[in-house]
Amino acid sequence: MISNKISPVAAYIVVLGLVASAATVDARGFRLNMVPNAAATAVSCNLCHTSGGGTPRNAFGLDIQERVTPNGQEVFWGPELAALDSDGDGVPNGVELGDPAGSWTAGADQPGDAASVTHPGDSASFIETITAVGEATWASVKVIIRGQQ
Ligand SMILES: [Ca+2]
Repeated sequence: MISNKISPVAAYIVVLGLVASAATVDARGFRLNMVPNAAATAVSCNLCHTSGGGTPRNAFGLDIQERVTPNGQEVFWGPELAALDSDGDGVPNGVELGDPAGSWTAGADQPGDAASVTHPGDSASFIETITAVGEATWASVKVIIRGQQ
């Protein structure tokens, strides 16, 4: 006869499995401390993942993955990763994270202005720079030059 009840041993094994899988998901959270201004991005695990720890990596996460071993403690932040534009938004990772030169080291004070930090793995996250004078401004300039009202 098969019982509908779960034995205490089976329940224990299930609980152990859940704890182990949760530990695996959180296992690489330490890498947030290895990226400048990671807290200022306010995205936590999604700094490197698409939808939380354990989900596929975003473009920035893939570039980090190329520089570390699984669960490895290698230092990956530096001039090379800072110079890359992982998400292809035209802004290098180092500029997005407030450390353009990639000279920040883990444990040091956070570099740059936290309010200017953007997500290096999200192409929709960047601070627009002024690259052209808007039409309204040009109209004002023409009025001044031509003396028109
Ligand atoms: Ca970028």
